[in-house]
Amino acid sequence: PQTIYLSDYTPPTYLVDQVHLTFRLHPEKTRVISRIEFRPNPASQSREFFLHGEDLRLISARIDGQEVSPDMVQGGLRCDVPDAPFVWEAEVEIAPAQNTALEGLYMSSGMYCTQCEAEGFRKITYYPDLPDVMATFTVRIEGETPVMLSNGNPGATRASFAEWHDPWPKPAYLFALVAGDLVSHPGAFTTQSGRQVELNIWVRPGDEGKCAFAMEALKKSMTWDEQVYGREYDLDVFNIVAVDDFNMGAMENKGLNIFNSSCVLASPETSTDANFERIEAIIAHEYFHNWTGNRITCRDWFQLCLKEGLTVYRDAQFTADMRSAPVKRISDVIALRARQFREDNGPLAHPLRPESFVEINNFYTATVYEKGAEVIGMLKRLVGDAAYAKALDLYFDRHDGQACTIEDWLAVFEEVTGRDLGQFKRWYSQAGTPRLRVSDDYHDGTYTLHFEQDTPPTPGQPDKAPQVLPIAVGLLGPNGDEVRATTVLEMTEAKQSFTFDGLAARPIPSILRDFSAPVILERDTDNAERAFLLAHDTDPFNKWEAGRALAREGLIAMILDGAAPDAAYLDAVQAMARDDSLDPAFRALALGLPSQDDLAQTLHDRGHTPDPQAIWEALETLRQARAQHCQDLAVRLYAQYQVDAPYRPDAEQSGARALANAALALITRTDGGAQAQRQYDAATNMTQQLAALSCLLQAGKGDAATAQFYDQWRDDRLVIDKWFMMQIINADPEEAATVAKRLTQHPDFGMKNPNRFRATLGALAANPAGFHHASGAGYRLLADWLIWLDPVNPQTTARMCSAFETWKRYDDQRQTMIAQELDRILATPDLSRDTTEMVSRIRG
Ligand code: BAL
Ligand code: ZN
Repeated sequence: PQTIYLSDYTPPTYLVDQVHLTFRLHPEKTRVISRIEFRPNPASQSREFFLHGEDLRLISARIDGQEVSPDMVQGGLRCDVPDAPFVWEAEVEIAPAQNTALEGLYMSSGMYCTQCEAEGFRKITYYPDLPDVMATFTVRIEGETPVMLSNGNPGATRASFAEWHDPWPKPAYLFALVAGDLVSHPGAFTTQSGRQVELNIWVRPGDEGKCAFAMEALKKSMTWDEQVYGREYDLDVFNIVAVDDFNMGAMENKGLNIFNSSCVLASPETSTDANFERIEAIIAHEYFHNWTGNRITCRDWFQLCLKEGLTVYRDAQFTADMRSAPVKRISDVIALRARQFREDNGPLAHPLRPESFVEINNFYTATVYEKGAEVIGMLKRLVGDAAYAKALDLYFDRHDGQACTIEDWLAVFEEVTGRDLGQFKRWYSQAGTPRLRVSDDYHDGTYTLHFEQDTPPTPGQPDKAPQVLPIAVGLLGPNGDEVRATTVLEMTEAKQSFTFDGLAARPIPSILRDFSAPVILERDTDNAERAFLLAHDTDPFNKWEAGRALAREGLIAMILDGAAPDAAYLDAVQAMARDDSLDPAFRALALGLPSQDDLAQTLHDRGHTPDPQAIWEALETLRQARAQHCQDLAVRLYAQYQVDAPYRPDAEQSGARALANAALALITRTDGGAQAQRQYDAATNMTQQLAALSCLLQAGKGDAATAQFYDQWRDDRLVIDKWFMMQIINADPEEAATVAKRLTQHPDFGMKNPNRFRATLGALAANPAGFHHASGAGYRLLADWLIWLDPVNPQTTARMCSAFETWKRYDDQRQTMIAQELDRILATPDLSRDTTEMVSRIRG
């Protein structure tokens, strides 16, 4: 497969002013008739005319009305064209019903839908399918289906056709079409300048009752973007459609967002509090793309983090404003470490702006999204809130309607602040998670923090230069009072020291408050200091972090030295959980333990070979010890945090439920599951029902509830995804691969639906001790299914290969078994470009 390089970027040879598309819908033989107005691009030296096209049957092509016979070449066609504006017309035939890859125009549960980002439009018609070719689109859809939607504002509509016009120039990746038997949950919004916007959430009949929450989230997002970023919606209609078969979470097509149904449909009975929060965030994310992504898009796909990092940052701000900012920050850092640090520390590490790719779909990664957002957070911290707001205003003013680069983005900050962001830009070019080592000394009232930064080698990048690190620090006195409020130290050198004068006693430092930079902090400290910070730190993130570090160090000692559960941790966590002045959601998070994967990475970083079984056993032992230590408290918390009021998925109620369910997990370890069974039987919402099921499965008492759950929810595909996942994720390591294999034989398992595939095989990978079981059964099962899925859906297959990305951490036997599976996948005839690239990178 061909590698594409950032350094090879050239401007498009021809630009497009207007596109007219007519679709004659048919499952096997859809006709797409295009009329495209091209003109030579003055910024391009070349006059070569190439249109992308894949899996298309060309029926006819004309230039300025004259029939032409283009050269059909790999990936598209070439044609001689005038060195002046001209009109291209083509008719092609495609087969949506055969499109299982879910890219381009495909069918899902009888409806037509599209996914064009990144390069799906070329499966719809011949076109310069590049993000910096922006044009206005007029679309006519001819078909029998009751609802036919495309981007922009509606035009003429009859029973047999619908017309749409999108006045905003856009790249083809934002094109969308949906047609099917759909019903709408309607809404309305008036923008700050008085534009009346019709809102719709379109779903399959029967799902209308699950749209109200997403609709409210949409309205809140529209208001928030006006209030916080001054960004107003710009069309008369905003449509969202729920689709069952979808490779990603959702897609920000202009005026016609398409959502994985799991990311939009919600009801208290079928969705957990976490589902509700995620839906709110994704609705916001896709809506915010209207400005950060659609009005201002990317020049090329290497700039993907320009829109994704910024939009993730914006949706995180939104969630922090709607709910609890500290809880959102802690949850985001847990996810960042679990997904992005893992990626950054393995063979798939890549810079925020990659320099090459084979298949761009493989770069919709935690690095581009989550690290991309962290980098924006650092920039804001460095320049301050006021300068950030000014820079964003300038960015929107200057670049509206353009396809931009990271340089354009940084330039507005340089202009507004007068700063040179040359060194900061390394965050975009250097892969890997910096290690930040810190030591300190104290003499005569002066306290000094000494920092050293160093980023380990990553593929293709053996040496790293120092990066700009905003390090937020506060100091506490020995009595727990804060003696220095948070200040941001700006580290730019490989080694740098910062002094604080006038201190009456040696302070206790709280470093990297609010997780001010995405680094791994290394500090030789002791449990007494960690317990002190857990008790006294005024920064909620570092308070949580102290508890997390206490747990982690205790677990490492248990794994490596066979130590008993750490009494300091048990006492400190009990004191924290008992403190009713703390937010219940915070306490629930602080009762969480480091994940198996976190511990494996920590052990690996410290020069040990992680044993997945030993990690799992240590966690089990600690959970058991903690349950006994906190027995009375757990009963008290469980009773105290029951919610009697009617269900609301807001921060307050979901925080209470989270703490009650954390208490239930403790209780289950001492009562054998009796309370969990009572909760399961009496549950009135999915948050309670699923938490109880999880407890019962972990206690080995889940058989009856599992059977009952299936009978209750067999007709609800999203709930049945949970049913598949819960059984595998909670399986004993000895059983996990067997349970997963059995479930792949269940009549409701189907690999063509990405949600179901992820709920089953993704759940196996999310049970590390089971997946990495010494038998290798987990590796074999996953590889078998990836090989079967690849010809059906390369994108989902390739993404799931990342289950193997940590393989170099493990012992020789496991490495040998994984290498065999990776080689087996690579040896599969006609393996997709997507999977070939991923497995080759992982294999190294
Ligand atoms: N642009 C792909 C889906 C998303 O990030 O919103
Ligand atoms: Zn996005």
